Amino acid sequence: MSARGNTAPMSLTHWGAFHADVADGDITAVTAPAYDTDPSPLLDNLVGSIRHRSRVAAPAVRRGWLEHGPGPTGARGSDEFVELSWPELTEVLATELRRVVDRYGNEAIYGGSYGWSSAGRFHHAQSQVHRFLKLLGGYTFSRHSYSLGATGVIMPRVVGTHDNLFKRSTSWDVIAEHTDLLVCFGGVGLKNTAINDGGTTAHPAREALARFRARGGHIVSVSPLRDDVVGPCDWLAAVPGTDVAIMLGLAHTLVSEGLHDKEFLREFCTGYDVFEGHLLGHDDGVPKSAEWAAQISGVPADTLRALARRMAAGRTILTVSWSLQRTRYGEQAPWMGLTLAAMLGQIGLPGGGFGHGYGSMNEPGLPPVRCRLPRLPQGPNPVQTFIPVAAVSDMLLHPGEMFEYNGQRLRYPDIRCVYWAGGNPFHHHQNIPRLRRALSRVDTVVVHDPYWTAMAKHADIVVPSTTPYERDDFSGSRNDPRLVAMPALAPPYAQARNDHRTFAALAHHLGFGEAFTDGRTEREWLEHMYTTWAAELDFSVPTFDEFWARGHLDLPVEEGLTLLSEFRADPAAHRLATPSGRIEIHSDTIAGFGYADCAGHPRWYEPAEWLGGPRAAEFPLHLLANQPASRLHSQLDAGRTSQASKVAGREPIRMHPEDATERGLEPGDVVRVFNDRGACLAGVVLDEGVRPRVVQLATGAWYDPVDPADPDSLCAHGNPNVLTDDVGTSALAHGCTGAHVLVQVEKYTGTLPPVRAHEPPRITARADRRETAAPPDPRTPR
Ligand SMILES: Nc1nc2c(c(=O)[nH]1)N[C@H]1C(S)=C(S)[C@@H](COP(=O)(O)OP(=O)(O)OC[C@H]3O[C@@H](n4cnc5c(=O)[nH]c(N)nc54)[C@H](O)[C@@H]3O)O[C@H]1N2
Ligand SMILES: Nc1nc2c(c(=O)[nH]1)N[C@H]1C(S)=C(S)[C@@H](COP(=O)(O)OP(=O)(O)OC[C@H]3O[C@@H](n4cnc5c(=O)[nH]c(N)nc54)[C@H](O)[C@@H]3O)O[C@H]1N2
Ligand SMILES: [Mo]
Repeated sequence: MSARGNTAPMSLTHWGAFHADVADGDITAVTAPAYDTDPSPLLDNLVGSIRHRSRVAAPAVRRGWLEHGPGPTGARGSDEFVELSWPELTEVLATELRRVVDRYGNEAIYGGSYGWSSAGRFHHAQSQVHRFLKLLGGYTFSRHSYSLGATGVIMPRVVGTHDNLFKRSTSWDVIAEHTDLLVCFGGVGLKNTAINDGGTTAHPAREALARFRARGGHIVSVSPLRDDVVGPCDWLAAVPGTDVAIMLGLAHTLVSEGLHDKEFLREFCTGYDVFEGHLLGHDDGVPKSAEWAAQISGVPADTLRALARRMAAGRTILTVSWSLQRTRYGEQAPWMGLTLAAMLGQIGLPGGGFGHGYGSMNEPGLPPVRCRLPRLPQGPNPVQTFIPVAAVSDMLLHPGEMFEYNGQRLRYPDIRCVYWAGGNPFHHHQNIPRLRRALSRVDTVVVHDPYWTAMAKHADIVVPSTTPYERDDFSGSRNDPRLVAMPALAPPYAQARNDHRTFAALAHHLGFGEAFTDGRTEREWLEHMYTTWAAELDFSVPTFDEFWARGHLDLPVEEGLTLLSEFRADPAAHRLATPSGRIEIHSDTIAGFGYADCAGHPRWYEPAEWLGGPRAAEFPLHLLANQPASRLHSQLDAGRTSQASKVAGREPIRMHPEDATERGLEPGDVVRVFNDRGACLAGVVLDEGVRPRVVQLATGAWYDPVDPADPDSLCAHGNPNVLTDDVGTSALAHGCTGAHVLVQVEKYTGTLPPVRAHEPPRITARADRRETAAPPDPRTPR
């Protein structure tokens, strides 16, 4: 990123605001605004991104689909594409949607369309696609996120909310001023604080931690990676996936030494007695002592005992990173973290208590804005059918089957059309070979994306979207003080169109155009969203034109928050939204579900993918598939910062030198990372700061099958989701478990396959093809 002047036009990403130099329709340089004191290196990924060769230039349809009509097929991902004109695309897509709705009903459209798309309130792809599909008569939707699948279900049941744990978290300022000890399960990584959903304009975490340390604050980091904390800390390099055992060991020490706060547990919690019985081994004969925890986690018992005493001796925040719940039994870590914090009795006191996600995202620790944000109205979904978001392959592979979710018995619908705008399942979903087989069962896959992602290459109908830098929009993020105007920086690339325009044309063709657009142009929508929002505020803001001319608007925020302070001050007036109105250390409701993988109180379950289990005999390395430091997920993987991180063109895999020596590996070697689900190549980086027998391969390298026709193909580029297990956290939440997987690593000795991930597929341009009308009648349904 350059540090030059800042008179250039401005826009915003999820990872920061920027001024752009633009030439020949593309971004040539980016500069962070002065008010962002710790700008993200991810901004550099924007350079050259508008006209990159991986852009989708025109509407495209898979040749096999065009020639044979919709239907299940294994050809997705290896077939070539044929370009269509926009009128042809609208006709073809509208006809197919009509066919699916008429023949199978709206439930047969899966429109969950999970993904981060881009910052900007109006052109937010999910809002657009959901508004469109609702007006079409509805669609099967998804609940919760890959980010917080387990938390989103367990925490409302035991503390009455999950959202407010982040939105109204104890602020960085309060931590800097009051906290003595931050005990961070999963670290408090600065790399992840680059990001906030909806855009972020300031990155205060680094500076807040510096103030906290300057005042005498200390960090204990429980993590397999040293650099999950930048700067000094006590590093406990635990075996991955054993945090709940560690927390139980700490809890056991507190009870044994009478250090737990009995009054807090009595007054503000329910069910502690049942939990304590388990902790002491009254139910199963196993006391969860520091020795017990040491044996599981590899952290010495004396270290754990000393830590428990230290936590009780001063003002302590115990924070659990989001990664811990993106694993099998992921409900347990945040629930147990809350329980341990409750035992310390500091919840609701300044600088003490519980945190969830400091260092997972920019949001925790930042003050919330005091008002709602402008949004695109979406209306109701006439279809009630949903899945937990990470059950997408299960749904496609098991139509009509029943499954358990959060105390309900639900049925998987029979999906015929999968519609995606603003996400990349080939980035986010586990077990890509299985995902490919699941997608092969539907009639039609539709994808809107600016780029030829693997999801686009595996679609039947590919709709070229603009990037946020080719359209006017404005931002809004609940823990960011600044609304930013996002004027277009460049004209749309080739034939790319705003998703809104695509949906408007489709809606007109299908007879509900007026309802979709409300008769407004895109510009009028921006103004309408702003002015209706402004009218509801209890403070005054400039007119839309003034805001647009100025480029930003600062909103009032709530400073100095302490999580759950109102509840602590007056638990009767601020009852939690749980059955008891208190923190539920034992939940009768959850116990009543009778799930084998989520009991009525937090407990340690031994996962399949961990170093202490039998599977490790065959696959002896624990792979952490964490968030990349060099990009947001798969976005702009072809960009500068992301490319600079690659090793021999592959995603870097970090490992301890001992594990490399054992395998005859040198830095820079290309290795095959594999297990019984799949394999990918990666480039070796050695690091003493990685716990032995742990390897780290971030998510986000675009899936790149050496043989695109083979769902089990080696990925040449390093996408860890060819390895991960597609299994939910538990019957309670069915959250994503992609964070952990056991693997083996060996030197790759074959001829190195080229990385083709960012190359477009084979495409027949319009001029070269026979004129094709709408596709022939669909094949016989399965
Ligand atoms: N193994 C493993 N897997 C994981 C995780 C993990 O820790 N381990 N983490 C999970 C988590 S937390 C998450 S949130 C997910 C993220 O998964 P996703 O959110 O699906 O990943 P992104 O790469 O952000 O995908 C966004 C897509 O939207 C496109 N896009 C951007 N702007 C627009 C637009 O205006 N219109 C349209 N139509 N498209 C647009 C981008 O080009 C990109 O392809 O991954 C999950 N997957
Ligand atoms: N740069 C960047 N930042 C991001 C994102 C991105 O793609 N890029 N994605 C954003 C999104 S959508 C989300 S949801 C958040 C996710 O935030 P997180 O889920 O917290 O992020 P991760 O990077 O997956 O994990 C954080 C750290 O947890 C540690 N860890 C993993 N497993 C264990 C374990 O079993 N025990 C312990 N103690 N530690 C463990 C790993 O060392 C890892 O570096 O990140 C956000 N921030
Ligand atoms: Mo996420």
